[in-house]
Amino acid sequence: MKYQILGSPAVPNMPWQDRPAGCGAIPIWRYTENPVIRRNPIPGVARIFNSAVMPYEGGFIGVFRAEQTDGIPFIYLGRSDDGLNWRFSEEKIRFQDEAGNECMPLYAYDPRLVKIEGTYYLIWCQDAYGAAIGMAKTEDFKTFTRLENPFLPFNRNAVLFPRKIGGTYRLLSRPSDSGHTPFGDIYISESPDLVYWGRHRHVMGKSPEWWESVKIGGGAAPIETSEGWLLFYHGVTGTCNGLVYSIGGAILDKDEPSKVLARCSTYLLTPEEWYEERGFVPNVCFPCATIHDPETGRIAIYYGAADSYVAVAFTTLDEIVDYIRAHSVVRESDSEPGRR
Ligand code: BMA
Repeated sequence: MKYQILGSPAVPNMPWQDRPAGCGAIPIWRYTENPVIRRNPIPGVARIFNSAVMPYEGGFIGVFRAEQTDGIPFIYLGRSDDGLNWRFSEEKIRFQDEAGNECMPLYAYDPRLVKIEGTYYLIWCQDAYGAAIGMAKTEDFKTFTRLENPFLPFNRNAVLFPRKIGGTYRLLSRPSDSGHTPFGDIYISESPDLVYWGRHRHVMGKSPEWWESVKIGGGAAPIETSEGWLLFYHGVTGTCNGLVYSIGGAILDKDEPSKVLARCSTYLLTPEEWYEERGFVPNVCFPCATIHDPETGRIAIYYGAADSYVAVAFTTLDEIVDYIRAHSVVRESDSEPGRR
C-alpha cells in the first residue's frame, strides 16, 4: 500500500468484493448483490436509504433513515454480522433529553454516525421551525441523549469528523433554504464542547463541472489518511426532468480541513443501475458512510439509492487517492482557508 488509513481500528471482516475485470476508468465498483436493503424491510417501514453504519463489537451497527408507511422518516437501529445482511429494530430510536425525558424530533432523516473518544454521535436532519440539524450521543446504542441543535435553520447534510482537530470538534454542514434547495456549498465549523459552534469557514463550493453544478453536500464521515481527510460527498446537477445526485471525492488538509488539497473533477459514481435510476426519487446516489480497513486499505461506501434502497460500492485507498489527484481541479475558493 502506498497510502495509510489512520485512526481507525482494523476491520478484518469488512464487506468486500475484488475489483472486477472491465470495471472502467473510475476505480469504484458496485457490490454485485445490490441493493443490500430492499423495499418494505420491516413492518411499518416502506423504504430504508441514506443511512450510516460502522463496525461494532465484532460485527456492524447502523442508524437507518426509515421512511415509515405514513410517509414520515425516523431513524431506526440496525445490526449486522457481515455489513450486508441487516436486522432492524421494529421501533424507531427514542431520544431523550439530558434529564431523561423523551425528546423526539417531528421527523429525522439522513443520519450519520461517528465515534469520538469512545462516544457515538448521531447527526441528522430534522425540523427546528425549519430544516435544521439534530444531534445525539450514545454509549451503548440503548440510551440516546439529544445534544443542542448545532445551527439555526436552514441547514442540512451535517458530518462530524471522527476526532478533534487542534483541540476542537469539527462539523461540516450545508447551509440551505426551506425547500429543495437549488444552491449550496460545504462549510466547516468548530466547537470546544459540541454545544457552541463558531469559526465557520467555507470548505468547497458547487463547481462548474456539470455533475455538481447545482449544489453539493457532505456525505460520509471523512476518513483520516496519510494524505489528508478523504471525503466522499454528493454533487447535484439539474436536468429538464429533475435533479441527479452523484458521488464525488475530495481530500482535505489534515490540520486545516477548510483547505481542499485535491478535488475530483469527475464524479466517482453516478446513477446507472436500476436501483439508482428508478425508485421513489429517481437518479440519486447519496453516500452517508464508509467502512474502511487500515490493514488492507479497503473502503466500502454505503449510499442511498433512488430514495428507496441502500447500496454498497467498493474501492481502495491507493486507487481512489490516485484517481482523485489525477483528475483534480482545485479552485481558489476551495484551496483558501475559507474566511472572508
Ligand atoms: C435531498 C435530501 C436527501 C434525498 C435527496 C433526493 O434534499 O432530502 O435525503 O436523498 O434530496 O431526494
